[in-house]
Amino acid sequence: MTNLNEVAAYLDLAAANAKSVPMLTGKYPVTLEEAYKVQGLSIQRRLDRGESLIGYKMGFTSVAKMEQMGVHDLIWGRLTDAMHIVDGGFMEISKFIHPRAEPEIAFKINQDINSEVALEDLPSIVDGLAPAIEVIDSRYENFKFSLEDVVADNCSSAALVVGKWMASTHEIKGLGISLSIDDEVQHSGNSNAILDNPWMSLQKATRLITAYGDTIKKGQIILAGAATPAVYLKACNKVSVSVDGFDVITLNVE
Ligand code: OOG
Ligand code: MG
Repeated sequence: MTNLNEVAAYLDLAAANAKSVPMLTGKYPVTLEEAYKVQGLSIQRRLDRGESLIGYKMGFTSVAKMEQMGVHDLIWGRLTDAMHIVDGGFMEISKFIHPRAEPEIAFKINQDINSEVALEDLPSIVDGLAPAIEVIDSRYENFKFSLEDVVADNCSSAALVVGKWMASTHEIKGLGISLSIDDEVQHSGNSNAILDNPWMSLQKATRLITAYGDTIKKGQIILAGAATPAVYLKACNKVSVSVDGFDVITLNVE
């Protein structure tokens, strides 16, 4: 049987050294349940180094993302403070393997959540909505993976930028959303590409994360998942994400 602590160390070191590694298949076969355990163990290594958990991210919530990566199941991963970059801030590309950016919507949770929350009750557990840039950086060679691989690898989580928080009454359905590099639009779409309604992603997050046994804590962030495909980044790129009705957010690659 695969030693899950060993797999967690394998992926954590790949991230820390910014060096890609072969997929788990073959050397470290894991079931989906074990993959979530590996994710938990690898995040625990980060927490043991002093990082703190700031929230969760949903993945493969849009057809655009499922098609781009060839994985068709919803996944979730964890976000730590070390991944957070301020709006207009910089990311050092040498600390990443083959980073990609994608446009997202973020929710800020206003109370501890231990069980699934119904769709109509979600605005009452949120006190902020914002556009976000997620930087994903698979630790696997050529950014290729199976469902189990990507879950074990904390769903490729690498960095995030969150814009100005707006009230939970702010509209997030049916909005134009775009991802630009150096002021040129690379992908544009609609926020409803996220499960037909981005609130659905938060609904699934409350179900899946609490079913696993985690409590989503007051003040934590949930990323809804990308509305468009992700784009590879290069040094000196300026990434911007625009969601109608929100201020544009940017990230500089150096
Ligand atoms: C996995 C992460 C997917 C999203 O927004 O769908 C994700 C990957 O594509 O590497 O973050
Ligand atoms: Mg994402």
